Amino acid sequence: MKAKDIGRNGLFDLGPGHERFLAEVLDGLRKNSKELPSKYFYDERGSYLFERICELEEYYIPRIEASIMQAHIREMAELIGPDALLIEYGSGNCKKVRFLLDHLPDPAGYIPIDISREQLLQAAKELASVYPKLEVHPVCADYLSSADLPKLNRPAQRIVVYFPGSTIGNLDTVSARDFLEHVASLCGRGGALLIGVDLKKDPVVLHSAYNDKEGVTAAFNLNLLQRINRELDCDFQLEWFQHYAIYNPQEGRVEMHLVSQKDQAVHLDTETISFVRGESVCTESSYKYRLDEFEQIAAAAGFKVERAWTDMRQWFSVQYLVTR
Ligand code: AVJ
Repeated sequence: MKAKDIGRNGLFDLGPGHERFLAEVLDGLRKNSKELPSKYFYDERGSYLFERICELEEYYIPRIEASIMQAHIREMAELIGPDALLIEYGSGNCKKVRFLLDHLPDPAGYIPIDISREQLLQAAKELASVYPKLEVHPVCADYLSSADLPKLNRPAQRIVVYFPGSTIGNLDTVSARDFLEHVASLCGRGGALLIGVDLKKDPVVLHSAYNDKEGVTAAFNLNLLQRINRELDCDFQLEWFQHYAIYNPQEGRVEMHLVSQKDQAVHLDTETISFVRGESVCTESSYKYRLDEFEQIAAAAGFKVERAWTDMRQWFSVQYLVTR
């Protein structure tokens, strides 16, 4: 981290710029099986649509996760202990962490990390005003970037990474292990990870969670094309792409696609990219785990599962992992 990365508002800005965005989109669309990186869903409208997804009856994740947090918050706070530095990946609107902060004994500081620059700044500012005694240092970055993090003025007893919402599901098994390894080295000896992990369940439940009746998830998916049109000067015709989401039981993941409804082409940078009718662009994978599967990945990354809380149906889990 160099000083020039620290802008106004104290933001550590290592987030992808226009160049990176273009390169990654081109890269994905040149592939035989076309794909787009899901991390780019969250522009202003995308973040708004995701918040609406989180209020849907069908999208069980936020509700169940919150109920698990409520049921076990005392135990969680005890495990985390006083003077902890809390680092959150994918902090979004910074709403979830409040429940945790409210129950922690005198946390040393909070570092929200998110790829959405504007939302991050806004959310961090709001949070700092609600918790005036808490050091808040926002970092705009991609998850896997192994950037140094800002140093606190106050020493921390322990570094605890908070990664709720099953965002880990966006990573394939290998990337998930790499990410966890990175987190393990970041929080060091005595450090911990409090993570939300979505579990394998009836495919019918998964299907409706990603194919809601109101079509909010479809709008969220299509918004990625609109963002590419606007920010990269591309010409996707949204009405000729259809949201398609399906659970793949072999791979243990929900896949979101945008399927071309006709033979067509788009223009991006100096390239023309063609789509045949029925061709799909994969926009997101959302992996679901069994408890023992996740335990194995965690172990391979140097983490021991200290606690795994679930709801009664075992649809979702919140887990406290400690470095070994
Ligand atoms: C934020 C990655 C956890 O995969 O469930 C919700 C995103 N995509 N509906 C998920 C999402 C479609 C969500 N994560």
